[in-house]
Amino acid sequence: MPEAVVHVASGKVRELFALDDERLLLVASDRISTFDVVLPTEIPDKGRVLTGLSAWWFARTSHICPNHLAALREDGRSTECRRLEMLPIECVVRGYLSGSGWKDYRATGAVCGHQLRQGMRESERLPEPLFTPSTKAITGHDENIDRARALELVDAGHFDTVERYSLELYRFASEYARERGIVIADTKFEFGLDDDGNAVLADEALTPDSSRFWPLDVYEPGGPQPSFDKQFARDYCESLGWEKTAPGPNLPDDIVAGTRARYVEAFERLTGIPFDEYLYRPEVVLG
Ligand code: PZK
Repeated sequence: MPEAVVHVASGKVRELFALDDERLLLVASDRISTFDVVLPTEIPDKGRVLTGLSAWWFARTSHICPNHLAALREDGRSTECRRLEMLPIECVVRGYLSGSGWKDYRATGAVCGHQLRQGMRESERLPEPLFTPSTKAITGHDENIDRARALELVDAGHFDTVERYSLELYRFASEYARERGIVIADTKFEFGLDDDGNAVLADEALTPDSSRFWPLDVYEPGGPQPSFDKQFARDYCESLGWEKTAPGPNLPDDIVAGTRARYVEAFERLTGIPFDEYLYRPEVVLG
């Protein structure tokens, strides 16, 4: 008899279960968050889009670093993964000046200690991608940390390895995506250690929930960029004059349909695989 599946953790839009001592099950729901609040309305198949996309990137980046993916389940939203000892840092890579990086730059002329030239505009491409690690602060919001602080949390050898992996993954993925009309402005990776002490890419990777995806066709530095996936939902929420505190508003059918279509479009543009094919046979993303 198989053992009972034990719930381990809940993220805002995902759940984590233990299958056994070596394996976890990562399940992506169809929940969506905007302005850091989970909305009461779900986006059908969003969890499948993110799961499929992440698995597809894992398969296509295994020449850069090992990853935790062990199997993709038939439901298309669940990933069986190797259980790791997670490192307590978030490996953020920024290719463009946005979000907290832009705020940092305007205040100090630098982004997480990386000095930049004067006169850069919001959303401008950086001369080279920056590794800007952070930790989960007690407040729930991430706190940027420098190398010295990171080395209090992670062994130097592992730190150098995940920095190298992160920058290489970002370079590979952002070049690939740009050719398909999607700017990956920045992204967050999480790594863990296997039994042999090797750093392994975990969590979900290079999805619109772990990254900023911008549509290339309207990309124009000098201000904030629309989100490839969430812009309809954000615009709708803002049009209501919502205070951006829980509970968020319900989304009407046309906003749900438009948002779903953008997630599916991101999947199809990047993978080149019709999303219907993924629904029919999720393993198609594994190549
Ligand atoms: C792990 N999280 C974050 C993700 C949640 C929480 N391969 C792994 N081995 C051990 N631990 C984790 C992973 C992965 N991935 C990831 N917490 C632990 C997280 C999704 C939902 F509730």
